[in-house]
Order: sequence, then C-alpha cells, then structure tokens
Amino acid sequence: MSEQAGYDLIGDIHGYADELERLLTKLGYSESNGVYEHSERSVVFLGDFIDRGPKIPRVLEIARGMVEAGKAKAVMGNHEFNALAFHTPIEDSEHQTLRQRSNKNIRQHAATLQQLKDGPLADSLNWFRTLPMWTQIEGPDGQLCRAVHACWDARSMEQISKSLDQHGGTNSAFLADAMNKSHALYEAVEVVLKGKELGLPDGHSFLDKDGHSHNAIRTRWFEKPTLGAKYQDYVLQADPIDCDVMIASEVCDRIEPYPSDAPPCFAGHYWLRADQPERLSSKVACLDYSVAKDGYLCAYRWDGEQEIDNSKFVWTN
Ligand SMILES: [Mn+2]
Repeated sequence: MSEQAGYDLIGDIHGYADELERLLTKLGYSESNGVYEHSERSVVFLGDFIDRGPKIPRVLEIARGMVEAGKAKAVMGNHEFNALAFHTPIEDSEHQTLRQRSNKNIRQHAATLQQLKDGPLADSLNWFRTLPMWTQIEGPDGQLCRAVHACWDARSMEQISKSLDQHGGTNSAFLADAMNKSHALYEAVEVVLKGKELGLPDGHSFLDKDGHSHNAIRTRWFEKPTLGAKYQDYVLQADPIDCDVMIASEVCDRIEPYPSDAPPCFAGHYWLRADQPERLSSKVACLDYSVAKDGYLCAYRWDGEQEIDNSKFVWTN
C-alpha cells in the first residue's frame, strides 16, 4: 500500500455496530463490496468487539471483513480472551471450562451467548485465536506507533511471546497456562489485556462504588507516581477511589513507567468518561470512552506523529 497515509485507531466497540458504522463514515470510510475501506487510510481495532451491545455479529462482520481484506489490523481484548477461555474445556474434564461458568462470568458474556450460537460462535472464536495481543505499526515515513488493549509492558510481552512459541499459537494449551494463576503467563496476560496493578501495603484495602473490596489499584502505567502521591492519585479509571494511603518512595522507585522515548501507544479498556477525549500523556492515549455505558465510540487519526495530539481524536456524539 504505497498510498497509505495513516491509521485510524478505534477503541472498544462491545457490539455497538451502528456507532461503529457512524464512526467509520465520519472518518471517511465507505462500504464497497461489503467491506469498509478508505482510499488512503486503514484501521487498527483495539479489541473488545463483543459482549454487552445489541449488534455483536454485525460488529464482527465489519471488523473481521476489514482485517481479512487488508483494510484493518486488530488486537485481542480481554473480552475475546475471556470468551476463548469460557468456551475451552479443561483437559480430561467433562463439564468444566478454563473460565468458570459462574453467574458473574455468564452475565458478562450473556449478550454474545444470545447473539452468537453454534457455527457462527465457533467461527468467531477461531478468528479471536488469530488476533495478536499487541501490534506495532509503521507510519507513512517509517515512524512507529503501538496498539494494545490495556497495557504495553515489554516484560509481559516477552513471556507471552515465549508461550506462543512454545504452544504454537493461542490454542487450548496456551489458554490453560494463561488461566493457571501459578504460571508466569497468567500475570503477563493480565497486564497486557487488563492493565497493570499495584498492591496496597499489607492490611490495606478500599471499597469500590459497588461495595467490592480491593487490595490493589489499576495503575496509570504510563507515568511514575509523583513524590508523596497517594494510591488514589495513581489509579486509572473513570470513578475516583477512596484510598489515601501514601505510596512509599521505595515502591515508587521500583515502578518503571512507559518509556518517554518509545513510540506513541494506543489502548482501550479503561471505560473513561469525558465530554471530549484527551491523551493520558504525550505518548499514551486510551480510546475507550464507554460506548456500552452511555458514552461514545472513539478513534484517533494517526499520521506518524510521535507525540499524541489532542486535536486528532474523532468520536460519535
Ligand atoms: Mn472493554
């Protein structure tokens, strides 16, 4: 694609196909022979195509159609990963699956279970298996940018690559290791697909807005906490938390944030809320603005710039 001018990165869609078609249209894509395309640009989907929304099969048809026609790339979200584990039996077990079929897990996957059955479900799971957990893209003049569902972390990615090589892809044996809490792959997949956590000091915990107790926070992995910061200041989510314990300086010292000289990185996952999207740092942006919770679908138009520009977000409201 010599005429390739840039990439449009798109955050979590969660079955909201009408919003996806509106966003693609707004970005200048149009449907030709059933595939959305643009004469000079292509898309990078940041994962979480399924669960929650009303038109999951249509979202998959659009995204997969674009990927298979070479008009888009896509990375896996935690919802696709969870779906794979939910539908993969534990070896030598008749009824159990790698992701337990608890009420909570069934509820989280319910919209997909209602809308995709049998052949189409199996076919979608096969497509999820082909999705990489991250990708690096080359811009018009060789500049790079990165895409991952939740967190770019070199050490975790090394472990995932090693396991993929060992098992030969995202197959049942890979998923079994990834769902085994005592295997190093478990934590690596958690970081890349669900975000990096920081445990609170012993004996501390906080309650979220639903009353669930937590002993770790989901961190702002793209920056180091400022000196004297409290745990509640270093959390990456839309709802504030109440945890005014100070982060000890030796804990701060151990935190390695996303490098300031690395390519820009785009993620989804964090259910952000804002009237207008904005970057998290000059190098990192989250494009998940909660389309499945009365928010909007969000994209970023990347043309090779190495610092994320707040004027280049495009969204559906
Ligand atoms: Mn999501």
